[in-house]
Amino acid sequence: MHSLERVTGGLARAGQSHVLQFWPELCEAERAGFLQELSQLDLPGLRDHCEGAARAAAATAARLDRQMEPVPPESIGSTRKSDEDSLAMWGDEGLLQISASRVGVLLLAGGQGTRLGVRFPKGLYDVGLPSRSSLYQIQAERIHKVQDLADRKHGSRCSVPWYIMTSEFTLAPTETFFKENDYFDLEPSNIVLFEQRMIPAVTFDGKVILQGKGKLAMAPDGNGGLYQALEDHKVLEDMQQRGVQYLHVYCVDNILVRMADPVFIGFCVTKGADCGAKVVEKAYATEPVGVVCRVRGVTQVVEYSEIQPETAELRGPGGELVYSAGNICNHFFTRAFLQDAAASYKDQLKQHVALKKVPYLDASGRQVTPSTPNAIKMERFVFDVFPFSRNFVVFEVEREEEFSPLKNADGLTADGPTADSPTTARNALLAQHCRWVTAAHGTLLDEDGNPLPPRASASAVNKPPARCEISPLVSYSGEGLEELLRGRTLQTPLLLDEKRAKELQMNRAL
Ligand code: UD2
Repeated sequence: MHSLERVTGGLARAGQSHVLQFWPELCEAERAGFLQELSQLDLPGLRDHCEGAARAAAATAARLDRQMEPVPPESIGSTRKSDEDSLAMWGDEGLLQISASRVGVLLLAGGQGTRLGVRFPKGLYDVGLPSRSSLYQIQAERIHKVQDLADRKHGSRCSVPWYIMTSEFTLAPTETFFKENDYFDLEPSNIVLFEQRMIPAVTFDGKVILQGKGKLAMAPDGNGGLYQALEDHKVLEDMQQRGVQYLHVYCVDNILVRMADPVFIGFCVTKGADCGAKVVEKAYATEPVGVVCRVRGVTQVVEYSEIQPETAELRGPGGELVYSAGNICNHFFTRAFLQDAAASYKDQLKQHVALKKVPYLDASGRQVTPSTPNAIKMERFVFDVFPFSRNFVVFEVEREEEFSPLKNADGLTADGPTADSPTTARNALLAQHCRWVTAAHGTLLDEDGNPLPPRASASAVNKPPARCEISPLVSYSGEGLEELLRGRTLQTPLLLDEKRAKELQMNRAL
Protein backbone atom coordinates (compact mmCIF):
# COMPACT_ATOMS: atom_id res chain seq x y z
CA MET A 1 0.00 0.00 0.00
CA HIS A 2 1.17 3.54 -0.68
CA SER A 3 2.71 4.88 2.51
CA LEU A 4 0.45 7.97 2.65
CA GLU A 5 -2.62 5.74 2.51
CA ARG A 6 -1.18 3.46 5.17
CA VAL A 7 -0.39 6.42 7.44
CA THR A 8 -3.78 8.08 6.86
CA GLY A 9 -5.57 4.84 7.71
CA GLY A 10 -3.39 4.21 10.75
CA LEU A 11 -3.94 7.73 12.10
CA ALA A 12 -7.70 7.45 11.56
CA ARG A 13 -7.82 4.12 13.42
CA ALA A 14 -5.90 5.73 16.29
CA GLY A 15 -8.32 8.71 16.38
CA GLN A 16 -5.51 11.08 15.29
CA SER A 17 -6.59 12.32 11.86
CA HIS A 18 -5.98 15.93 12.90
CA VAL A 19 -2.28 15.27 12.39
CA LEU A 20 -2.75 15.63 8.63
CA GLN A 21 -4.87 18.79 8.89
CA PHE A 22 -2.22 20.98 7.28
CA TRP A 23 -1.02 18.40 4.73
CA PRO A 24 -2.45 20.35 1.74
CA GLU A 25 -0.35 23.37 2.73
CA LEU A 26 2.97 21.50 2.77
CA CYS A 27 5.45 21.62 -0.11
CA GLU A 28 6.81 18.39 -1.62
CA ALA A 29 9.93 18.32 0.55
CA GLU A 30 7.95 18.95 3.74
CA ARG A 31 5.50 16.21 2.79
CA ALA A 32 8.32 13.73 2.23
CA GLY A 33 9.91 14.57 5.59
CA PHE A 34 6.61 14.40 7.48
CA LEU A 35 5.61 11.16 5.84
CA GLN A 36 8.89 9.62 6.85
CA GLU A 37 8.40 10.75 10.45
CA LEU A 38 4.85 9.38 10.50
CA SER A 39 5.90 6.08 8.90
CA GLN A 40 8.28 5.50 11.80
CA LEU A 41 5.47 5.76 14.38
CA ASP A 42 4.07 2.64 15.93
CA LEU A 43 0.67 3.27 14.33
CA PRO A 44 -1.05 0.12 15.65
CA GLY A 45 0.06 1.08 19.18
CA LEU A 46 -0.76 4.79 18.82
CA ARG A 47 -4.33 4.66 20.13
CA ASP A 48 -3.19 2.84 23.26
CA HIS A 49 -0.31 5.27 23.74
CA CYS A 50 -2.53 8.37 23.46
CA GLU A 51 -5.44 7.05 25.50
CA GLY A 52 -3.10 5.52 28.04
CA ALA A 53 -1.26 8.83 28.48
CA ALA A 54 -4.51 10.77 28.96
CA ARG A 55 -5.79 8.19 31.47
CA ALA A 56 -2.50 8.13 33.36
CA ALA A 57 -2.38 11.93 33.59
CA ALA A 58 -5.98 12.12 34.83
CA ALA A 59 -5.58 9.38 37.44
CA THR A 60 -4.11 10.18 40.82
CA ALA A 61 -0.70 8.60 40.57
CA ALA A 62 -0.47 5.48 42.70
CA ARG A 63 1.58 6.47 45.72
CA LEU A 64 4.13 3.99 46.94
CA ASP A 65 4.81 5.91 50.14
CA ARG A 66 2.78 3.66 52.42
CA GLN A 67 4.65 0.59 51.25
CA MET A 68 8.10 2.14 51.44
CA GLU A 69 10.79 1.17 53.93
CA PRO A 70 14.40 2.30 54.03
CA VAL A 71 17.08 -0.17 52.96
CA PRO A 72 18.63 -1.47 56.22
CA PRO A 73 22.00 0.25 56.64
CA GLU A 74 23.77 -3.08 57.23
CA SER A 75 22.88 -4.23 53.72
CA ILE A 76 24.46 -1.19 52.08
CA GLY A 77 28.13 -1.44 51.07
CA SER A 78 30.01 1.75 51.71
CA THR A 79 33.30 3.45 50.99
CA ARG A 80 32.92 5.40 54.22
CA LYS A 81 32.27 2.46 56.51
CA SER A 82 34.50 -0.20 54.95
CA ASP A 83 38.07 -0.83 56.06
CA GLU A 84 41.06 -0.14 53.83
CA ASP A 85 41.59 -3.85 53.11
CA SER A 86 38.07 -4.36 51.78
CA LEU A 87 38.31 -1.27 49.61
CA ALA A 88 41.66 -2.41 48.25
CA MET A 89 40.32 -5.89 47.61
CA TRP A 90 37.32 -4.56 45.64
CA GLY A 91 39.54 -2.15 43.72
CA ASP A 92 41.90 -5.02 42.80
CA GLU A 93 39.02 -7.19 41.67
CA GLY A 94 37.64 -4.33 39.54
CA LEU A 95 41.02 -3.70 37.89
CA LEU A 96 41.39 -7.41 37.20
CA GLN A 97 38.04 -7.49 35.39
CA ILE A 98 38.93 -4.32 33.49
CA SER A 99 42.32 -5.72 32.48
CA ALA A 100 40.54 -8.72 30.94
CA SER A 101 38.34 -6.30 28.92
CA ARG A 102 35.25 -7.61 30.68
CA VAL A 103 34.00 -4.14 31.67
CA GLY A 104 32.24 -1.54 29.53
CA VAL A 105 30.69 1.82 30.32
CA LEU A 106 27.34 3.00 29.04
CA LEU A 107 26.40 6.64 29.03
CA LEU A 108 22.79 7.78 29.05
CA ALA A 109 22.90 10.91 26.93
CA GLY A 110 19.55 11.17 25.21
CA GLY A 111 18.09 13.83 27.51
CA GLN A 112 17.32 17.32 26.28
CA GLY A 113 18.94 19.18 29.18
CA THR A 114 15.98 21.57 29.38
CA ARG A 115 16.83 22.81 32.88
CA LEU A 116 20.37 23.82 31.86
CA GLY A 117 18.86 25.69 28.93
CA VAL A 118 21.52 25.03 26.29
CA ARG A 119 20.81 24.00 22.72
CA PHE A 120 23.60 21.44 22.52
CA PRO A 121 24.07 18.11 24.33
CA LYS A 122 25.23 18.47 27.94
CA GLY A 123 28.36 16.40 27.35
CA LEU A 124 29.76 19.29 25.27
CA TYR A 125 29.44 21.68 28.19
CA ASP A 126 32.56 23.43 29.49
CA VAL A 127 32.09 24.46 33.13
CA GLY A 128 35.10 26.80 33.08
CA LEU A 129 37.91 24.66 34.50
CA PRO A 130 41.52 25.80 33.88
CA SER A 131 41.77 23.09 31.15
CA ARG A 132 38.46 24.23 29.58
CA SER A 133 37.62 20.54 29.24
CA SER A 134 34.09 19.54 28.29
CA LEU A 135 32.28 16.88 30.31
CA TYR A 136 32.96 14.46 27.44
CA GLN A 137 36.68 15.15 27.52
CA ILE A 138 36.83 14.54 31.27
CA GLN A 139 34.96 11.27 30.83
CA ALA A 140 37.13 10.14 27.91
CA GLU A 141 40.28 10.83 29.93
CA ARG A 142 38.95 8.83 32.86
CA ILE A 143 38.43 5.88 30.52
CA HIS A 144 42.03 6.25 29.29
CA LYS A 145 43.29 6.32 32.83
CA VAL A 146 41.35 3.36 34.14
CA GLN A 147 42.54 1.28 31.16
CA ASP A 148 46.06 2.41 31.90
CA LEU A 149 45.81 1.53 35.61
CA ALA A 150 44.54 -1.96 34.76
CA ASP A 151 47.22 -2.49 32.10
CA ARG A 152 50.04 -1.40 34.38
CA LYS A 153 48.90 -3.70 37.14
CA HIS A 154 48.28 -6.73 34.97
CA GLY A 155 50.53 -6.23 31.96
CA SER A 156 47.46 -6.25 29.73
CA ARG A 157 46.30 -4.16 26.76
CA CYS A 158 42.68 -3.86 27.67
CA SER A 159 39.87 -1.73 26.37
CA VAL A 160 36.81 -0.34 28.08
CA PRO A 161 34.26 0.20 25.31
CA TRP A 162 32.16 3.34 25.67
CA TYR A 163 28.52 2.88 24.67
CA ILE A 164 26.62 6.14 24.35
CA MET A 165 22.84 6.24 24.12
CA THR A 166 21.73 9.39 22.31
CA SER A 167 18.41 10.58 20.95
CA GLU A 168 17.26 12.44 17.87
CA PHE A 169 18.29 15.64 19.69
CA THR A 170 21.77 14.59 20.67
CA LEU A 171 23.07 12.03 18.15
CA ALA A 172 24.37 14.27 15.36
CA PRO A 173 26.04 16.95 17.54
CA THR A 174 27.60 14.26 19.74
CA GLU A 175 29.00 12.43 16.72
CA THR A 176 30.40 15.64 15.27
CA PHE A 177 31.97 16.64 18.58
CA PHE A 178 33.74 13.32 18.95
CA LYS A 179 35.05 13.49 15.38
CA GLU A 180 36.23 17.09 15.78
CA ASN A 181 38.12 16.07 18.91
CA ASP A 182 39.68 12.96 17.36
CA TYR A 183 37.67 10.80 19.74
CA PHE A 184 39.83 12.19 22.54
CA ASP A 185 42.54 9.75 21.52
CA LEU A 186 40.38 6.75 22.27
CA GLU A 187 40.10 4.02 19.67
CA PRO A 188 37.05 5.11 17.58
CA SER A 189 35.84 1.53 17.21
CA ASN A 190 35.53 1.39 21.00
CA ILE A 191 32.99 4.22 21.02
CA VAL A 192 29.54 2.99 20.05
CA LEU A 193 26.80 5.58 19.61
CA PHE A 194 23.21 4.43 19.32
CA GLU A 195 19.86 6.14 19.41
CA GLN A 196 16.87 5.67 21.67
CA ARG A 197 13.30 5.91 20.40
CA MET A 198 11.16 9.01 20.41
CA ILE A 199 7.45 9.01 21.23
CA PRO A 200 4.75 11.65 20.63
CA ALA A 201 3.74 14.11 23.32
CA VAL A 202 -0.02 14.06 23.86
CA THR A 203 -2.64 16.59 25.04
CA PHE A 204 -4.75 15.97 28.15
CA ASP A 205 -7.55 14.70 25.90
CA GLY A 206 -5.30 12.17 24.22
CA LYS A 207 -4.36 13.96 20.97
CA VAL A 208 -0.89 13.90 19.45
CA ILE A 209 0.54 17.44 19.45
CA LEU A 210 1.61 19.18 16.25
CA GLN A 211 4.70 21.29 16.69
CA GLY A 212 4.55 22.56 13.10
CA LYS A 213 2.36 21.94 10.08
CA GLY A 214 4.50 18.99 9.14
CA LYS A 215 6.10 18.12 12.49
CA LEU A 216 4.97 16.23 15.57
CA ALA A 217 6.06 17.18 19.08
CA MET A 218 8.21 14.16 19.92
CA ALA A 219 10.28 13.41 23.01
CA PRO A 220 12.76 10.69 23.95
CA ASP A 221 11.09 7.82 25.82
CA GLY A 222 13.03 8.36 29.05
CA ASN A 223 16.36 6.84 30.08
CA GLY A 224 14.52 3.53 30.58
CA GLY A 225 14.23 3.56 26.78
CA LEU A 226 17.70 2.03 27.10
CA TYR A 227 16.40 -1.53 27.09
CA GLN A 228 14.47 -1.07 23.84
CA ALA A 229 17.41 0.76 22.28
CA LEU A 230 19.81 -2.06 23.27
CA GLU A 231 17.59 -4.41 21.33
CA ASP A 232 16.94 -2.07 18.37
CA HIS A 233 20.66 -1.57 17.77
CA LYS A 234 21.98 -5.01 18.73
CA VAL A 235 24.20 -3.46 21.38
CA LEU A 236 24.20 -6.55 23.57
CA GLU A 237 25.50 -8.62 20.66
CA ASP A 238 28.33 -6.11 20.32
CA MET A 239 29.11 -6.52 24.02
CA GLN A 240 29.07 -10.27 23.70
CA GLN A 241 31.47 -10.20 20.76
CA ARG A 242 33.88 -8.08 22.77
CA GLY A 243 33.56 -10.32 25.82
CA VAL A 244 32.09 -7.53 27.97
CA GLN A 245 30.36 -9.02 30.99
CA TYR A 246 29.83 -6.04 33.27
CA LEU A 247 28.43 -2.62 32.48
CA HIS A 248 28.69 0.62 34.38
CA VAL A 249 25.73 2.75 33.32
CA TYR A 250 25.82 6.45 34.23
CA CYS A 251 24.28 9.80 33.44
CA VAL A 252 26.06 12.50 31.51
CA ASP A 253 26.12 15.41 33.92
CA ASN A 254 28.03 14.33 37.02
CA ILE A 255 31.44 16.00 36.75
CA LEU A 256 32.90 13.68 39.41
CA VAL A 257 31.66 10.43 37.84
CA ARG A 258 34.13 7.56 38.14
CA MET A 259 33.78 5.70 34.91
CA ALA A 260 34.13 1.92 35.32
CA ASP A 261 35.02 2.61 38.96
CA PRO A 262 37.15 -0.42 39.92
CA VAL A 263 35.96 -0.31 43.55
CA PHE A 264 32.27 -0.33 42.60
CA ILE A 265 32.76 -2.96 39.88
CA GLY A 266 34.84 -5.10 42.24
CA PHE A 267 32.26 -4.75 45.02
CA CYS A 268 29.41 -5.82 42.73
CA VAL A 269 31.37 -8.71 41.20
CA THR A 270 32.56 -9.97 44.60
CA LYS A 271 28.99 -9.94 45.91
CA GLY A 272 27.76 -11.87 42.85
CA ALA A 273 25.34 -9.03 42.01
CA ASP A 274 23.44 -8.91 38.73
CA CYS A 275 22.45 -5.32 39.33
CA GLY A 276 23.60 -2.54 41.64
CA ALA A 277 23.27 1.17 42.39
CA LYS A 278 25.67 3.72 43.81
CA VAL A 279 24.12 6.11 46.26
CA VAL A 280 25.15 9.15 48.28
CA GLU A 281 23.58 10.39 51.47
CA LYS A 282 20.93 12.91 50.45
CA ALA A 283 21.97 16.48 51.18
CA TYR A 284 18.46 17.75 51.95
CA ALA A 285 14.97 16.31 51.92
CA THR A 286 13.88 17.85 48.62
CA GLU A 287 17.10 17.17 46.72
CA PRO A 288 16.15 16.08 43.16
CA VAL A 289 17.49 12.53 43.38
CA GLY A 290 15.49 9.31 43.62
CA VAL A 291 15.70 7.31 46.86
CA VAL A 292 16.81 3.72 46.90
CA CYS A 293 14.41 1.96 49.27
CA ARG A 294 12.30 -1.16 49.62
CA VAL A 295 8.74 -1.29 48.40
CA ARG A 296 6.84 -4.34 49.63
CA GLY A 297 10.22 -5.80 50.54
CA VAL A 298 11.79 -5.35 47.10
CA THR A 299 14.59 -2.86 46.54
CA GLN A 300 13.85 -0.18 43.97
CA VAL A 301 14.14 3.57 43.38
CA VAL A 302 11.30 5.95 44.12
CA GLU A 303 11.93 9.03 42.00
CA TYR A 304 12.02 12.50 43.56
CA SER A 305 9.06 13.55 41.44
CA GLU A 306 6.95 10.71 42.84
CA ILE A 307 7.69 10.69 46.57
CA GLN A 308 5.35 12.64 48.83
CA PRO A 309 7.10 15.61 50.49
CA GLU A 310 6.13 14.38 53.96
CA THR A 311 7.78 11.01 53.26
CA ALA A 312 10.92 12.67 51.94
CA GLU A 313 11.01 14.81 55.10
CA LEU A 314 10.70 11.88 57.56
CA ARG A 315 13.51 11.89 60.11
CA GLY A 316 14.96 9.32 62.48
CA PRO A 317 15.73 9.81 66.19
CA GLY A 318 19.04 11.59 65.46
CA GLY A 319 17.42 14.00 63.00
CA GLU A 320 18.78 12.10 60.00
CA LEU A 321 16.60 11.58 56.91
CA VAL A 322 14.88 8.18 56.98
CA TYR A 323 15.10 7.97 53.18
CA SER A 324 18.66 9.12 52.76
CA ALA A 325 20.03 6.73 50.10
CA GLY A 326 20.14 9.15 47.16
CA ASN A 327 20.29 7.59 43.69
CA ILE A 328 23.06 9.16 41.59
CA CYS A 329 22.26 7.37 38.35
CA ASN A 330 25.35 5.15 38.51
CA HIS A 331 24.32 1.57 37.96
CA PHE A 332 25.99 -1.79 37.61
CA PHE A 333 24.54 -4.53 35.41
CA THR A 334 25.77 -7.87 34.22
CA ARG A 335 25.32 -8.40 30.50
CA ALA A 336 23.19 -11.44 31.31
CA PHE A 337 20.79 -9.27 33.33
CA LEU A 338 20.61 -6.71 30.52
CA GLN A 339 19.80 -9.50 28.08
CA ASP A 340 16.80 -10.46 30.21
CA ALA A 341 15.85 -6.81 30.61
CA ALA A 342 15.88 -6.22 26.86
CA ALA A 343 14.12 -9.49 26.08
CA SER A 344 11.34 -9.34 28.63
CA TYR A 345 11.47 -6.95 31.60
CA LYS A 346 11.30 -3.89 29.37
CA ASP A 347 7.72 -4.66 28.37
CA GLN A 348 6.68 -4.75 32.01
CA LEU A 349 8.22 -1.43 32.99
CA LYS A 350 5.98 1.20 34.45
CA GLN A 351 5.29 4.33 32.38
CA HIS A 352 5.86 7.57 34.26
CA VAL A 353 3.87 10.67 33.49
CA ALA A 354 5.54 14.05 33.08
CA LEU A 355 3.44 17.15 32.45
CA LYS A 356 5.32 19.67 30.29
CA LYS A 357 4.88 22.96 28.48
CA VAL A 358 5.21 22.08 24.80
CA PRO A 359 4.86 24.77 22.09
CA TYR A 360 2.20 23.74 19.59
CA LEU A 361 0.16 24.71 16.55
CA ASP A 362 -3.51 25.31 17.27
CA ALA A 363 -6.34 24.25 14.95
CA SER A 364 -6.15 27.56 13.10
CA GLY A 365 -2.44 27.02 12.42
CA ARG A 366 -1.28 29.60 14.98
CA GLN A 367 1.93 28.91 16.94
CA VAL A 368 1.24 28.90 20.70
CA THR A 369 3.75 28.91 23.53
CA PRO A 370 1.84 27.71 26.59
CA SER A 371 2.44 29.23 30.01
CA THR A 372 1.08 26.20 31.88
CA PRO A 373 1.64 22.50 31.15
CA ASN A 374 -0.36 21.34 28.15
CA ALA A 375 1.36 18.09 27.26
CA ILE A 376 1.88 14.64 28.63
CA LYS A 377 5.22 12.98 28.07
CA MET A 378 5.42 9.32 28.97
CA GLU A 379 8.80 8.09 30.17
CA ARG A 380 10.43 4.93 31.36
CA PHE A 381 13.15 5.07 34.00
CA VAL A 382 16.41 3.15 33.76
CA PHE A 383 16.20 1.95 37.36
CA ASP A 384 12.76 0.40 37.01
CA VAL A 385 14.37 -2.94 36.17
CA PHE A 386 15.87 -3.18 39.68
CA PRO A 387 12.92 -5.15 41.12
CA PHE A 388 13.68 -7.94 38.61
CA SER A 389 17.16 -8.41 40.04
CA ARG A 390 17.96 -11.66 41.84
CA ASN A 391 20.86 -10.16 43.74
CA PHE A 392 20.71 -6.40 43.99
CA VAL A 393 23.38 -4.45 45.85
CA VAL A 394 23.61 -0.86 47.03
CA PHE A 395 26.95 0.89 47.39
CA GLU A 396 27.28 4.19 49.20
CA VAL A 397 30.03 6.63 48.22
CA GLU A 398 31.08 10.02 49.47
CA ARG A 399 29.26 12.86 47.81
CA GLU A 400 32.22 15.23 47.76
CA GLU A 401 34.31 12.61 45.97
CA GLU A 402 31.76 11.32 43.48
CA PHE A 403 28.68 13.44 42.93
CA SER A 404 28.20 16.94 41.61
CA PRO A 405 25.65 17.03 38.79
CA LEU A 406 25.16 19.77 36.25
CA LYS A 407 21.42 20.33 35.95
CA ASN A 408 20.68 24.07 36.16
CA ALA A 409 21.98 27.28 34.61
CA ASP A 410 24.18 29.52 36.75
CA GLY A 411 22.46 31.93 39.08
CA LEU A 412 22.56 33.20 42.62
CA THR A 413 20.37 32.33 45.58
CA ALA A 414 20.41 33.64 49.14
CA ASP A 415 22.64 30.66 50.05
CA GLY A 416 25.15 31.11 47.21
CA PRO A 417 25.35 29.79 43.66
CA THR A 418 22.35 27.96 42.21
CA ALA A 419 22.49 24.28 43.14
CA ASP A 420 23.77 21.78 40.57
CA SER A 421 25.02 24.51 38.23
CA PRO A 422 28.25 25.00 36.23
CA THR A 423 29.69 26.91 39.20
CA THR A 424 28.95 24.20 41.77
CA ALA A 425 30.24 21.47 39.41
CA ARG A 426 33.48 23.38 38.76
CA ASN A 427 33.95 24.18 42.44
CA ALA A 428 33.37 20.57 43.48
CA LEU A 429 36.07 19.34 41.12
CA LEU A 430 38.59 22.05 42.05
CA ALA A 431 38.01 21.47 45.76
CA GLN A 432 38.49 17.73 45.30
CA HIS A 433 41.79 18.28 43.53
CA CYS A 434 43.00 20.62 46.28
CA ARG A 435 42.24 17.81 48.76
CA TRP A 436 44.17 15.35 46.62
CA VAL A 437 47.26 17.59 46.65
CA THR A 438 47.06 17.96 50.41
CA ALA A 439 46.64 14.20 50.85
CA ALA A 440 49.75 13.72 48.68
CA HIS A 441 51.67 16.02 51.08
CA GLY A 442 51.98 18.85 48.58
CA THR A 443 51.40 22.51 49.42
CA LEU A 444 49.39 24.88 47.26
CA LEU A 445 49.99 28.62 47.17
CA ASP A 446 46.98 30.84 46.69
CA GLU A 447 46.95 33.51 44.00
CA ASP A 448 48.77 35.92 46.36
CA GLY A 449 51.52 33.39 46.98
CA ASN A 450 50.37 32.42 50.50
CA PRO A 451 50.30 28.73 51.41
CA LEU A 452 46.82 27.32 51.78
CA PRO A 453 46.29 25.85 55.20
CA PRO A 454 46.57 22.06 54.88
CA ARG A 455 42.95 21.53 55.81
CA ALA A 456 41.55 24.39 53.74
CA SER A 457 38.11 23.09 52.97
CA ALA A 458 36.10 26.24 52.50
CA SER A 459 32.61 25.30 51.41
CA ALA A 460 33.41 23.62 48.11
CA VAL A 461 30.11 24.55 46.58
CA ASN A 462 30.45 28.25 47.22
CA LYS A 463 34.17 28.63 46.75
CA PRO A 464 36.96 26.06 46.33
CA PRO A 465 40.18 26.71 48.29
CA ALA A 466 42.10 27.35 45.03
CA ARG A 467 41.98 26.82 41.28
CA CYS A 468 43.82 23.53 41.12
CA GLU A 469 42.91 20.98 38.47
CA ILE A 470 44.51 17.60 37.96
CA SER A 471 44.00 15.94 34.60
CA PRO A 472 42.36 12.50 34.77
CA LEU A 473 45.32 11.37 32.63
CA VAL A 474 47.53 12.07 35.66
CA SER A 475 45.27 10.67 38.37
CA TYR A 476 41.93 8.87 38.30
CA SER A 477 40.97 9.15 41.95
CA GLY A 478 43.95 10.70 43.71
CA GLU A 479 46.36 7.77 43.25
CA GLY A 480 49.97 8.27 42.12
CA LEU A 481 50.19 11.88 43.27
CA GLU A 482 52.34 11.42 46.33
CA GLU A 483 55.44 10.45 44.36
CA LEU A 484 54.98 13.62 42.30
CA LEU A 485 53.94 16.11 44.94
CA ARG A 486 55.31 15.10 48.35
CA GLY A 487 57.13 18.06 49.87
CA ARG A 488 56.47 20.26 46.83
CA THR A 489 54.99 23.74 46.82
CA LEU A 490 52.93 24.68 43.81
CA GLN A 491 51.48 27.99 42.76
CA THR A 492 47.80 28.20 41.80
CA PRO A 493 46.04 28.51 39.45
CA LEU A 494 47.46 25.10 38.61
CA LEU A 495 46.71 22.68 35.84
CA LEU A 496 48.55 19.47 36.54
CA ASP A 497 48.35 17.81 33.16
CA GLU A 498 50.55 15.05 31.74
CA LYS A 499 53.20 17.52 30.52
CA ARG A 500 53.49 19.22 33.91
CA ALA A 501 53.54 15.86 35.67
CA LYS A 502 56.46 14.74 33.47
CA GLU A 503 58.37 17.93 34.30
CA LEU A 504 57.84 17.33 38.00
CA GLN A 505 59.01 13.74 37.61
CA MET A 506 62.16 14.82 35.75
CA ASN A 507 63.00 17.43 38.38
CA ARG A 508 62.62 14.81 41.04
CA ALA A 509 65.00 12.49 39.18
CA LEU A 510 67.72 15.16 38.86
C1 UD2 B 1 18.24 11.37 37.40
C2 UD2 B 1 17.70 10.17 38.17
C3 UD2 B 1 17.54 10.62 39.64
C4 UD2 B 1 18.91 11.01 40.18
C5 UD2 B 1 19.51 12.15 39.33
C6 UD2 B 1 20.94 12.43 39.75
C7 UD2 B 1 16.41 8.87 36.59
C8 UD2 B 1 15.08 8.58 36.01
N1 UD2 B 1 16.45 9.79 37.59
O1 UD2 B 1 17.27 12.40 37.53
O2 UD2 B 1 17.00 9.60 40.45
O3 UD2 B 1 19.76 9.91 40.17
O4 UD2 B 1 19.52 11.78 37.91
O5 UD2 B 1 21.53 13.37 38.96
O6 UD2 B 1 17.40 8.26 36.22
N2 UD2 B 1 18.29 10.58 29.56
C9 UD2 B 1 18.27 9.84 28.41
N3 UD2 B 1 17.11 9.72 27.74
C10 UD2 B 1 15.95 10.31 28.15
C11 UD2 B 1 15.98 11.08 29.33
C12 UD2 B 1 17.17 11.19 30.02
O7 UD2 B 1 19.30 9.27 28.01
O8 UD2 B 1 14.92 10.15 27.49
C13 UD2 B 1 19.57 10.70 30.30
C14 UD2 B 1 20.04 12.13 30.44
O9 UD2 B 1 20.73 12.54 29.29
C15 UD2 B 1 20.88 12.04 31.70
C16 UD2 B 1 20.20 10.92 32.51
O10 UD2 B 1 19.38 10.20 31.61
O11 UD2 B 1 22.20 11.66 31.40
C17 UD2 B 1 19.38 11.45 33.65
O12 UD2 B 1 18.36 12.26 33.10
P1 UD2 B 1 17.89 13.61 33.79
O13 UD2 B 1 19.05 14.51 33.96
O14 UD2 B 1 16.69 14.10 33.12
O15 UD2 B 1 17.45 12.99 35.18
P2 UD2 B 1 17.16 13.68 36.56
O16 UD2 B 1 18.18 14.67 36.93
O17 UD2 B 1 15.74 14.11 36.58
